[in-house]
Amino acid sequence: MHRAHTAFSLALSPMAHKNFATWLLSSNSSQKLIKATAAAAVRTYNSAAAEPFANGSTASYVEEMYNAWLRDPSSVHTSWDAYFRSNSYMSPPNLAPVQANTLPLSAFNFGGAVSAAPDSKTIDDHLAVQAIIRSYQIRGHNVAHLDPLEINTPDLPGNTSTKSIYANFSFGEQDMERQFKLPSTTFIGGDEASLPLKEILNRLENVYCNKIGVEFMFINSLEQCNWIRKRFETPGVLNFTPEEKRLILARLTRATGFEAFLAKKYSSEKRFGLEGCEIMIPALKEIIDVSTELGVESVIMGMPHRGRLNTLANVCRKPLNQIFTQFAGLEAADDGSGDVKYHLGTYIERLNRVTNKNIRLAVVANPSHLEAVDPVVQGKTRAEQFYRGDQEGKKVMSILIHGDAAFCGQGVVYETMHLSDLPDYTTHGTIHVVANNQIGFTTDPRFSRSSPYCTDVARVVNAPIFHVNADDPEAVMHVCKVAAEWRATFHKDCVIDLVGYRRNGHNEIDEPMFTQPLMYQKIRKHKNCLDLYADKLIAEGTVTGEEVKSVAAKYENICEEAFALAKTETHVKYKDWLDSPWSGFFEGKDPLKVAPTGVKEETLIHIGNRFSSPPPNAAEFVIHKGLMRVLAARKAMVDEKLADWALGEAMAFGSLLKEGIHVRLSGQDVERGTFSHRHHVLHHQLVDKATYNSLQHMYPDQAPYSVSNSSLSEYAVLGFEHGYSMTNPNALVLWEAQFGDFSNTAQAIIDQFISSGQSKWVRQSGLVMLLPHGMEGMGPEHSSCRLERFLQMSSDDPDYFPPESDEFAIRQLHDINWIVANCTTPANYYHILRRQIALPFRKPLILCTPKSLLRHPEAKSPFSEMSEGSEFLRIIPDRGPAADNASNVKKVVFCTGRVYYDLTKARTEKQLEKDIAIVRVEQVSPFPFDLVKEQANLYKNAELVWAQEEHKNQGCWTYVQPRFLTALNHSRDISQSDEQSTFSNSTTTTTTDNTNHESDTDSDSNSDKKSKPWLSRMFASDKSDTVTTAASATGEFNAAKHFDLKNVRHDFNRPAGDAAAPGVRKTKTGRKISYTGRACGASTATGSKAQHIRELNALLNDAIST
Ligand SMILES: Cc1ncc(C[n+]2csc(CCOP(=O)(O)OP(=O)(O)O)c2C)c(N)n1
Ligand SMILES: [Mg+2]
Repeated sequence: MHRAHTAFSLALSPMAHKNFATWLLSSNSSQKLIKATAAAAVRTYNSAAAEPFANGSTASYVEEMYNAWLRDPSSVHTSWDAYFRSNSYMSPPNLAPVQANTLPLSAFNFGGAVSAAPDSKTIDDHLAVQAIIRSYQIRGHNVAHLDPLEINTPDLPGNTSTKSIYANFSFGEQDMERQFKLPSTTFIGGDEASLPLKEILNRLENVYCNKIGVEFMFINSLEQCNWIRKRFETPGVLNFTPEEKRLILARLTRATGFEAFLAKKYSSEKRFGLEGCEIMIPALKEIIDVSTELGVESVIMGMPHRGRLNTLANVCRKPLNQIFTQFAGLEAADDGSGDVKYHLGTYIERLNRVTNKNIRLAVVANPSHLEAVDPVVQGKTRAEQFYRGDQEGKKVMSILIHGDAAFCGQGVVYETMHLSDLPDYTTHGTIHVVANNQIGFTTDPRFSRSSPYCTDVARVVNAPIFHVNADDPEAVMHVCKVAAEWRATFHKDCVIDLVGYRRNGHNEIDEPMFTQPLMYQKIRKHKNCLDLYADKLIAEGTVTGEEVKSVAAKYENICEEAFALAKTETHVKYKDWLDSPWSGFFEGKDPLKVAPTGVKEETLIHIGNRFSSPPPNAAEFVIHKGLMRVLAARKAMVDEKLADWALGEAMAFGSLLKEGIHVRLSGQDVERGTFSHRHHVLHHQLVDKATYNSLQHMYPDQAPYSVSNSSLSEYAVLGFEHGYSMTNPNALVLWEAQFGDFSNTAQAIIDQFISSGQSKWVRQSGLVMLLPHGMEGMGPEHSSCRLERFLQMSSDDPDYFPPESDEFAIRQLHDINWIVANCTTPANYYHILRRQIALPFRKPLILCTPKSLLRHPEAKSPFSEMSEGSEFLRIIPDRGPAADNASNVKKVVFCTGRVYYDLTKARTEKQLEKDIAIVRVEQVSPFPFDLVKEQANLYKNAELVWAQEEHKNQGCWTYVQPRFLTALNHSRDISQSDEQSTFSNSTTTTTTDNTNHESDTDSDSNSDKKSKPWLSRMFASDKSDTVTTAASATGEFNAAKHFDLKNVRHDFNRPAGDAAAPGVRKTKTGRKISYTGRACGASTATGSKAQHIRELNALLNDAIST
């Protein structure tokens, strides 16, 4: 809606309801020259103002003229006649066919005068009428009655209400009965080819300036513009049958009744009710009804807090008792930290009673971070379309629901919109519904956006925007029907802007009068939509007052019954709220068994040969000479049974594809690879779009491989791939950052979904994030993926050494929130990718990838490290002279990633191979306590050092240091109290701790103290309490309850129950690890190459010395 951008101009006067007739009488009726452009631009940002000549709207005008001229040259003004005769005009290729009901002007008897050619005034008047029609189509929405509160006067400078539509036209009252031929760009005539001016204006006023405001004339396609015009202008489109009206009323009754019931039963609970925009529920139902009728079988929705519970109850038909149970504050019956009730997702399959067709509905769980779920929903939708072979989006669709403030404020909306038409990211049209309550928390639109509408972002993708007054249910239903048909016809996005209000505060216990006193005075006096609609239907005789009451009472009974049922529940179950169930994936699986990741050597050779070959039987496919050299080098490596990084990756992908695992790699410039090493797509040098992707042609029956250069967005694309990975566990989905540094623009996806999604929503994902990382003198922004941040979010306990056994590694993986690794060899890269699929569960993998190592002569792996019997190495021990003579080794340098190669080089140069061992930690998290201990024990007499190229406050140091100490001592000393790390960065359940912790310093703590929750013990007055450690209780994931882990200790990575760990520890023994590397720093790297080299040399000198 249009709000002034100044604080003092909030207009609360009712919108001026001037219709054309009144305006005309009061305006200057002198005949003016009519301009081709209908009305003055209303705002500089108005599309019409910025319209280039011959865009959708102007072009249609010229085209109209051209049509008329073709039929009868004398029917247009002489200047147009001269223009068209000059052959300068070319009709657009998508020129709409001339309508059957159009006739040449000469067929009309204008003003009673019988003449062969009309006079120029008649022509000009016709042109004026055409211009008026076009003006309504372009600007009608500016003056439509969209705001139920009528507080949003379009305070456009000197240009209010209807004036903006026909400011430059002057017909007198005497012209009102004149008959005008209708152009082909309007459908207001129905079957009539001409209408009196008065009727033309009335119809236009009704279509464009009533309760619906259609914004569409910026769309470049004439076909699409005409399609929309037809849907709104055709007479009678807003006529509803009594049955349809009763259905709307019933749905509105449920939507309203649900909020009222919650308000009654849980008056002090936050629920982010929909009051003021209840029509959203019937609106969603209408979209789904029409879409199912048109073939859609599955709808995936993303939405924020507002009206979410109502949507689950009345759109998805989630059992009401499950929803009510969420209000009861019950303990969870299953594991996970859970989430607040208005964030949880759901998945339901049910019969749509209106269409009598089965439909699947999913609402994707989302975090508080507004709009962050948008790309996730798109990715999930895309994946579902992919697995169903729904290439045009006819069976699966997405609906995104937005708040008005978030829709215009959050950049990810724009980023997501820009995926909408990209070949590898499109979901073939999303219907966006904005629950526009004209406020965001306490901020009104004057202060939250610079655009006239909150929906303007959609214009960038040519999505039509249907603004509609949320107090007019029939107008809303019509708009929804058109939106669903639009999507089914053009498979493009569109937006429904439901303009309502918010009856209460931001949440139900918030006081809105503090900040919006005038608005809320209005709201208090405003009848709700249900009452308004019921009054209307009663008045017109469609229903009786009794019927209205009985529908409401019936629904209240349903709620009461569910309420009683909910009371009998003792626990909430997170699995009831799963949005992406993976049926069959977990069943019958040994949760502690990883399938082998090595493959037959012949498979490696086959993949290698294919990967290093041009297209078979395509001699004419011209490949760039440089790439011929790349392919030849690959072939030579294959012949030597060696793999570099790109080949190792291709081996992983190719072998998974062979096994039927779909692989999808997406990110900026991933097809070639930012560092020009991958080259998965070969481009014919002479033919546009002729490409060859050898990984798609490895085996005849392989799974599909897709590699896609993405839009230049991290937030949306990473979210998209996360959503894609949620859909089916049998796929390897990878997102690569251009450089790891840029991944932080997607931080909300990383924090809110990837690291904590399983814990909050029992949802797993095996997404791989490939993050080029390494200090190579490329300055502060091409160096670090901020490994420390990922590690800081890892949920394994630094002070707890889990019990050693053969299953150590898999148990650790099972219980952690994600895996963080930094591999140094192509073979390990290959194995860790394959392990993602070999695991009997799914975990996100955060993988630092190299830059210079891509071409490093030593960073190559023999096939023997990838073939059968080989596996991923969590740690790569020293394999040189030092290992052979371990007890004499003076120093062990532990490191991770590319710095290993610098360290070994320095060691060779200094001839310290016998004195210094270098051990690579390839899987940093979960921390390989067992193997670190083993290595430390091997070099009994050696000093232990952690060397890293990142600054001391960055990289791995802060993560590995406490874990090294735990590994080295394999026991803990309790020194002081500390809360242990939680499973994720989100805990919402209040936990109690009944653990019995061992404590060196608190040996006399009694069991009573020990059974207190950790918080109360932390802050207890009794001093002895403050040194007792405690574990916040469960918070652990149990494989989404898909398999029974009877013998698996709950959360292997953290102490549980009587094996509780202490907080900060002191080491008992003298063995410790020290740090070598850069000092703490604010930036990730220096911008000076010389300084970089100095720092690196200092690090190497320090690390490689005895
Ligand atoms: C990214 C983000 N920033 C801030 C918030 C805090 N916040 C929660 S609701 C809200 C207002 C949302 O307004 P709107 O989008 O219009 O939705 P409404 O609540 O009015 O339905 C804000 C700022 C948030 N949840 N997410
Ligand atoms: Mg709002």
